[in-house]
Amino acid sequence: MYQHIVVLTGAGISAESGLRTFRDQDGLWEEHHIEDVATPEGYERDVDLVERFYNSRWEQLHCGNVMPNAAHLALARLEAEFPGQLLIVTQNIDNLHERAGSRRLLHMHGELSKGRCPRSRQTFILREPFGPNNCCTCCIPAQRLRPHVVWFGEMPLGMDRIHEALDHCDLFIAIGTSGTVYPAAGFVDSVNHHGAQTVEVNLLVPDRHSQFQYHLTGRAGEVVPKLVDAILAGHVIGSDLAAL
Ligand code: BJW
Repeated sequence: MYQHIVVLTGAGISAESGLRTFRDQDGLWEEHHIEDVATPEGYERDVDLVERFYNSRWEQLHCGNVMPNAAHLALARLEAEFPGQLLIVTQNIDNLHERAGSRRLLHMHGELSKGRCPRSRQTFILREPFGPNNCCTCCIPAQRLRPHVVWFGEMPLGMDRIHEALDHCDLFIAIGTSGTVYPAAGFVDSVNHHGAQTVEVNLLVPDRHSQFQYHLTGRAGEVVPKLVDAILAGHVIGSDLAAL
Protein backbone atom coordinates (compact mmCIF):
# COMPACT_ATOMS: atom_id res chain seq x y z
CA MET A 1 0.00 0.00 0.00
CA TYR A 2 1.28 3.46 -0.84
CA GLN A 3 1.65 6.08 1.89
CA HIS A 4 2.16 9.37 0.06
CA ILE A 5 0.57 10.06 -3.30
CA VAL A 6 0.90 13.19 -5.42
CA VAL A 7 -1.46 13.61 -8.38
CA LEU A 8 -0.68 16.26 -11.00
CA THR A 9 -3.57 17.17 -13.28
CA GLY A 10 -3.69 19.15 -16.50
CA ALA A 11 -6.25 20.40 -18.98
CA GLY A 12 -6.93 16.87 -20.29
CA ILE A 13 -8.75 15.89 -17.09
CA SER A 14 -11.33 18.61 -17.70
CA ALA A 15 -11.71 17.94 -21.44
CA GLU A 16 -14.52 15.44 -20.89
CA SER A 17 -16.33 18.14 -18.87
CA GLY A 18 -16.37 20.28 -22.01
CA LEU A 19 -13.42 22.61 -21.26
CA ARG A 20 -10.89 23.06 -24.02
CA THR A 21 -7.28 22.03 -23.54
CA PHE A 22 -4.46 24.29 -24.73
CA ARG A 23 -2.36 22.35 -27.19
CA ASP A 24 -4.69 19.72 -28.66
CA GLN A 25 -6.43 20.17 -31.99
CA ASP A 26 -9.11 22.81 -31.38
CA GLY A 27 -7.26 23.83 -28.21
CA LEU A 28 -7.20 27.39 -26.84
CA TRP A 29 -3.81 28.15 -28.37
CA GLU A 30 -5.21 27.61 -31.86
CA GLU A 31 -7.25 30.81 -31.49
CA HIS A 32 -5.00 32.85 -29.23
CA HIS A 33 -1.34 33.77 -29.22
CA ILE A 34 0.26 32.67 -25.94
CA GLU A 35 2.31 35.85 -25.73
CA ASP A 36 -0.87 37.95 -26.06
CA VAL A 37 -3.06 36.26 -23.42
CA ALA A 38 -0.70 34.34 -21.13
CA THR A 39 2.13 36.74 -20.33
CA PRO A 40 2.28 39.83 -18.09
CA GLU A 41 3.59 41.78 -21.10
CA GLY A 42 0.51 40.79 -23.14
CA TYR A 43 -1.71 42.01 -20.29
CA GLU A 44 0.15 45.34 -20.12
CA ARG A 45 -0.26 45.74 -23.88
CA ASP A 46 -3.97 44.94 -24.12
CA VAL A 47 -5.89 44.50 -20.86
CA ASP A 48 -9.25 44.26 -22.66
CA LEU A 49 -8.15 41.38 -24.87
CA VAL A 50 -6.84 39.36 -21.90
CA GLU A 51 -9.99 40.12 -19.90
CA ARG A 52 -12.18 38.89 -22.79
CA PHE A 53 -10.16 35.64 -22.89
CA TYR A 54 -10.68 34.97 -19.17
CA ASN A 55 -14.24 36.32 -19.03
CA SER A 56 -15.40 33.90 -21.73
CA ARG A 57 -13.83 30.97 -19.83
CA TRP A 58 -15.31 32.25 -16.52
CA GLU A 59 -18.75 32.48 -18.10
CA GLN A 60 -18.48 28.97 -19.53
CA LEU A 61 -17.48 27.59 -16.12
CA HIS A 62 -20.38 29.34 -14.39
CA CYS A 63 -23.08 28.76 -17.01
CA GLY A 64 -24.17 25.56 -15.33
CA ASN A 65 -23.40 23.00 -18.05
CA VAL A 66 -19.83 22.32 -16.98
CA MET A 67 -19.67 19.57 -14.35
CA PRO A 68 -16.91 17.48 -12.78
CA ASN A 69 -16.48 14.21 -14.68
CA ALA A 70 -15.73 10.66 -13.55
CA ALA A 71 -12.00 11.38 -13.22
CA HIS A 72 -12.52 14.35 -10.85
CA LEU A 73 -15.01 12.31 -8.83
CA ALA A 74 -12.65 9.32 -8.61
CA LEU A 75 -9.85 11.53 -7.25
CA ALA A 76 -12.21 12.95 -4.63
CA ARG A 77 -13.09 9.38 -3.66
CA LEU A 78 -9.38 8.56 -3.41
CA GLU A 79 -8.92 11.48 -1.01
CA ALA A 80 -11.89 10.35 1.10
CA GLU A 81 -10.90 6.68 1.31
CA PHE A 82 -7.09 6.56 1.04
CA PRO A 83 -5.58 6.15 4.52
CA GLY A 84 -2.26 7.79 3.61
CA GLN A 85 -1.36 11.30 2.47
CA LEU A 86 -2.66 12.65 -0.82
CA LEU A 87 -2.09 15.97 -2.55
CA ILE A 88 -3.64 16.95 -5.86
CA VAL A 89 -1.60 19.59 -7.66
CA THR A 90 -3.57 21.00 -10.54
CA GLN A 91 -2.33 23.20 -13.34
CA ASN A 92 -5.97 23.91 -14.15
CA ILE A 93 -7.64 27.14 -13.17
CA ASP A 94 -11.16 25.65 -13.27
CA ASN A 95 -12.88 24.59 -10.03
CA LEU A 96 -13.91 21.07 -11.03
CA HIS A 97 -11.73 19.28 -8.47
CA GLU A 98 -13.26 21.20 -5.57
CA ARG A 99 -16.75 20.81 -7.01
CA ALA A 100 -16.10 17.04 -7.10
CA GLY A 101 -15.20 17.16 -3.39
CA SER A 102 -11.39 17.34 -3.37
CA ARG A 103 -9.96 19.42 -0.52
CA ARG A 104 -6.27 18.55 -0.43
CA LEU A 105 -5.74 20.53 -3.58
CA LEU A 106 -3.30 23.13 -4.79
CA HIS A 107 -3.89 25.34 -7.86
CA MET A 108 -0.32 25.99 -9.00
CA HIS A 109 -1.42 28.17 -11.97
CA GLY A 110 -4.10 30.07 -10.06
CA GLU A 111 -7.90 30.10 -10.11
CA LEU A 112 -10.35 31.40 -12.69
CA SER A 113 -12.91 32.22 -10.00
CA LYS A 114 -10.62 34.81 -8.37
CA GLY A 115 -9.23 38.21 -9.22
CA ARG A 116 -6.14 39.72 -7.64
CA CYS A 117 -5.21 43.22 -6.63
CA PRO A 118 -2.06 44.04 -8.60
CA ARG A 119 -0.75 46.21 -5.75
CA SER A 120 -1.42 44.23 -2.55
CA ARG A 121 -1.76 40.78 -4.21
CA GLN A 122 -4.92 40.20 -2.13
CA THR A 123 -7.34 37.87 -3.92
CA PHE A 124 -11.09 38.36 -4.31
CA ILE A 125 -13.81 35.91 -5.39
CA LEU A 126 -15.00 37.10 -8.78
CA ARG A 127 -18.69 37.98 -8.63
CA GLU A 128 -18.82 39.62 -12.04
CA PRO A 129 -16.56 39.49 -15.12
CA PHE A 130 -13.26 41.38 -15.24
CA GLY A 131 -13.57 44.98 -16.40
CA PRO A 132 -12.64 48.56 -15.49
CA ASN A 133 -15.23 48.63 -12.69
CA ASN A 134 -14.30 45.31 -11.10
CA CYS A 135 -11.84 46.65 -8.54
CA CYS A 136 -10.24 45.69 -5.25
CA THR A 137 -11.52 46.92 -1.90
CA CYS A 138 -8.09 46.94 -0.29
CA CYS A 139 -6.52 50.05 -1.87
CA ILE A 140 -7.29 53.73 -2.29
CA PRO A 141 -7.68 54.35 -5.14
CA ALA A 142 -9.21 50.93 -5.83
CA GLN A 143 -7.19 48.88 -8.31
CA ARG A 144 -8.59 47.05 -11.34
CA LEU A 145 -8.47 43.33 -10.53
CA ARG A 146 -6.26 41.16 -12.72
CA PRO A 147 -6.89 37.44 -13.27
CA HIS A 148 -5.50 35.36 -10.38
CA VAL A 149 -3.56 33.14 -12.80
CA VAL A 150 0.10 32.39 -13.41
CA TRP A 151 1.39 33.55 -16.77
CA PHE A 152 4.68 32.66 -18.46
CA GLY A 153 7.60 34.23 -16.61
CA GLU A 154 5.63 34.36 -13.35
CA MET A 155 6.30 32.12 -10.36
CA PRO A 156 3.79 29.27 -9.93
CA LEU A 157 1.99 29.14 -6.59
CA GLY A 158 2.67 26.85 -3.64
CA MET A 159 6.03 25.57 -4.86
CA ASP A 160 7.40 24.93 -1.34
CA ARG A 161 4.43 22.76 -0.44
CA ILE A 162 4.60 20.97 -3.79
CA HIS A 163 8.29 20.15 -3.43
CA GLU A 164 7.75 18.96 0.12
CA ALA A 165 5.04 16.56 -1.11
CA LEU A 166 7.09 15.40 -4.13
CA ASP A 167 10.09 14.70 -1.90
CA HIS A 168 8.02 12.36 0.26
CA CYS A 169 5.76 10.66 -2.26
CA ASP A 170 5.99 7.02 -3.19
CA LEU A 171 3.54 7.33 -6.10
CA PHE A 172 3.29 10.18 -8.57
CA ILE A 173 0.42 10.21 -11.07
CA ALA A 174 0.13 12.75 -13.90
CA ILE A 175 -3.25 12.98 -15.64
CA GLY A 176 -4.06 14.82 -18.88
CA THR A 177 -1.05 17.05 -19.20
CA SER A 178 1.26 17.46 -22.19
CA GLY A 179 4.29 17.92 -19.96
CA THR A 180 5.46 20.93 -21.91
CA VAL A 181 5.24 23.64 -19.25
CA TYR A 182 7.77 23.94 -16.44
CA PRO A 183 8.13 23.57 -13.52
CA ALA A 184 5.27 21.00 -13.60
CA ALA A 185 6.91 19.15 -16.49
CA GLY A 186 9.97 18.55 -14.31
CA PHE A 187 8.14 16.97 -11.34
CA VAL A 188 8.44 13.44 -12.78
CA ASP A 189 12.20 13.84 -13.02
CA SER A 190 12.60 14.87 -9.40
CA VAL A 191 10.31 12.07 -8.21
CA ASN A 192 12.19 9.48 -10.30
CA HIS A 193 15.39 10.55 -8.57
CA HIS A 194 14.20 9.37 -5.20
CA GLY A 195 12.69 6.14 -6.41
CA ALA A 196 8.93 6.74 -6.31
CA GLN A 197 6.71 5.08 -8.88
CA THR A 198 5.47 7.28 -11.69
CA VAL A 199 2.32 6.76 -13.77
CA GLU A 200 0.99 8.82 -16.64
CA VAL A 201 -2.64 8.85 -17.82
CA ASN A 202 -3.14 10.41 -21.24
CA LEU A 203 -5.30 10.07 -24.30
CA LEU A 204 -2.17 9.80 -26.42
CA VAL A 205 0.38 7.00 -26.52
CA PRO A 206 3.55 8.33 -24.84
CA ASP A 207 6.58 9.13 -26.92
CA ARG A 208 9.81 7.24 -26.36
CA HIS A 209 11.31 10.07 -24.31
CA SER A 210 8.66 9.78 -21.61
CA GLN A 211 10.16 9.70 -18.14
CA PHE A 212 7.17 7.93 -16.60
CA GLN A 213 7.59 4.29 -15.62
CA TYR A 214 4.01 3.34 -16.41
CA HIS A 215 1.50 4.60 -18.92
CA LEU A 216 -2.25 4.27 -19.08
CA THR A 217 -3.55 5.34 -22.46
CA GLY A 218 -7.17 6.40 -22.70
CA ARG A 219 -9.69 8.95 -21.55
CA ALA A 220 -9.15 10.16 -18.01
CA GLY A 221 -12.84 9.60 -17.24
CA GLU A 222 -12.47 5.92 -18.03
CA VAL A 223 -8.96 5.20 -16.78
CA VAL A 224 -8.76 7.17 -13.53
CA PRO A 225 -11.70 5.44 -11.75
CA LYS A 226 -10.06 2.06 -12.44
CA LEU A 227 -6.69 3.30 -11.26
CA VAL A 228 -8.27 4.63 -8.06
CA ASP A 229 -10.03 1.29 -7.49
CA ALA A 230 -6.70 -0.51 -7.85
CA ILE A 231 -4.91 1.82 -5.41
CA LEU A 232 -7.69 1.56 -2.83
CA ALA A 233 -7.67 -2.22 -3.17
CA GLY A 234 -4.01 -2.11 -2.13
CA HIS A 235 -2.50 -3.05 -5.49
CA VAL A 236 1.00 -1.90 -6.23
CA ILE A 237 1.23 -0.43 -9.71
CA GLY A 238 3.28 -2.67 -11.96
CA SER A 239 2.51 -5.64 -14.09
CA ASP A 240 -1.14 -5.47 -12.86
CA LEU A 241 -1.48 -2.20 -14.72
CA ALA A 242 -2.22 -3.82 -18.06
CA ALA A 243 -5.31 -5.38 -16.51
CA LEU A 244 -6.90 -2.03 -15.67
C1 BJW B 1 -6.44 13.88 -22.26
C2 BJW B 1 -7.78 13.97 -22.54
C3 BJW B 1 -8.60 13.07 -21.87
C4 BJW B 1 -6.84 15.45 -23.70
N1 BJW B 1 -8.07 12.20 -21.02
N2 BJW B 1 -5.92 12.98 -21.42
C5 BJW B 1 12.88 26.93 -21.55
C6 BJW B 1 13.08 25.70 -20.96
C7 BJW B 1 12.39 25.34 -19.79
C8 BJW B 1 11.51 26.21 -19.20
C9 BJW B 1 11.32 27.44 -19.79
C10 BJW B 1 12.00 27.79 -20.95
N3 BJW B 1 11.61 29.05 -21.28
C11 BJW B 1 10.71 29.48 -20.37
C12 BJW B 1 10.52 28.50 -19.45
C13 BJW B 1 9.60 28.54 -18.28
C14 BJW B 1 8.15 28.50 -18.72
C15 BJW B 1 7.91 27.29 -19.61
O1 BJW B 1 7.71 26.17 -19.15
N4 BJW B 1 7.86 27.47 -20.92
C16 BJW B 1 7.68 26.35 -21.82
C17 BJW B 1 6.71 26.74 -22.91
C18 BJW B 1 9.04 25.88 -22.31
N5 BJW B 1 7.38 28.39 -17.52
C19 BJW B 1 7.01 29.45 -16.81
O2 BJW B 1 7.25 30.60 -17.17
C20 BJW B 1 6.34 29.17 -15.49
N6 BJW B 1 6.99 29.90 -14.48
C21 BJW B 1 8.23 29.65 -14.11
O3 BJW B 1 8.94 28.84 -14.68
O4 BJW B 1 8.61 30.38 -13.01
C22 BJW B 1 9.97 30.38 -12.65
C23 BJW B 1 10.55 31.63 -13.17
C24 BJW B 1 9.89 32.83 -12.94
C25 BJW B 1 10.46 33.98 -13.42
C26 BJW B 1 11.64 33.94 -14.12
C27 BJW B 1 12.26 32.72 -14.36
C28 BJW B 1 11.72 31.57 -13.88
C29 BJW B 1 4.88 29.63 -15.52
C30 BJW B 1 4.05 28.81 -16.45
C31 BJW B 1 2.63 29.36 -16.49
C32 BJW B 1 1.72 28.54 -17.41
N7 BJW B 1 0.47 29.21 -17.52
C33 BJW B 1 -0.60 28.58 -18.29
C34 BJW B 1 -1.80 29.57 -18.33
C35 BJW B 1 -2.49 29.56 -16.95
C36 BJW B 1 -3.76 30.32 -16.94
C37 BJW B 1 -4.75 29.82 -17.95
O5 BJW B 1 -5.31 28.71 -17.81
O6 BJW B 1 -5.01 30.57 -18.89
O7 BJW B 1 -0.99 27.35 -17.70
S1 BJW B 1 -0.11 28.11 -19.95
C38 BJW B 1 -1.08 26.64 -20.00
O8 BJW B 1 -0.21 25.47 -20.09
C39 BJW B 1 -1.77 26.56 -18.63
C40 BJW B 1 -1.65 25.10 -18.31
O9 BJW B 1 -1.80 24.89 -16.93
C41 BJW B 1 -0.29 24.74 -18.85
C42 BJW B 1 -0.09 23.26 -19.10
O10 BJW B 1 -0.99 22.79 -20.07
P1 BJW B 1 -1.61 21.32 -19.92
O11 BJW B 1 -2.50 21.27 -18.76
O12 BJW B 1 -0.54 20.31 -19.98
O13 BJW B 1 -2.56 21.27 -21.22
P2 BJW B 1 -2.18 20.83 -22.73
O14 BJW B 1 -3.27 21.34 -23.60
O15 BJW B 1 -0.80 21.21 -23.08
O16 BJW B 1 -2.22 19.23 -22.68
C43 BJW B 1 -3.41 18.52 -22.50
C44 BJW B 1 -3.09 17.04 -22.46
O17 BJW B 1 -4.25 16.31 -22.11
C45 BJW B 1 -2.59 16.48 -23.80
O18 BJW B 1 -1.41 15.71 -23.58
C46 BJW B 1 -3.74 15.58 -24.27
O19 BJW B 1 -3.29 14.44 -25.00
C47 BJW B 1 -4.36 15.19 -22.97
N8 BJW B 1 -5.79 14.90 -23.04
N9 BJW B 1 -7.95 15.02 -23.48
C48 BJW B 1 -6.71 12.19 -20.84
N10 BJW B 1 -9.94 13.08 -22.09
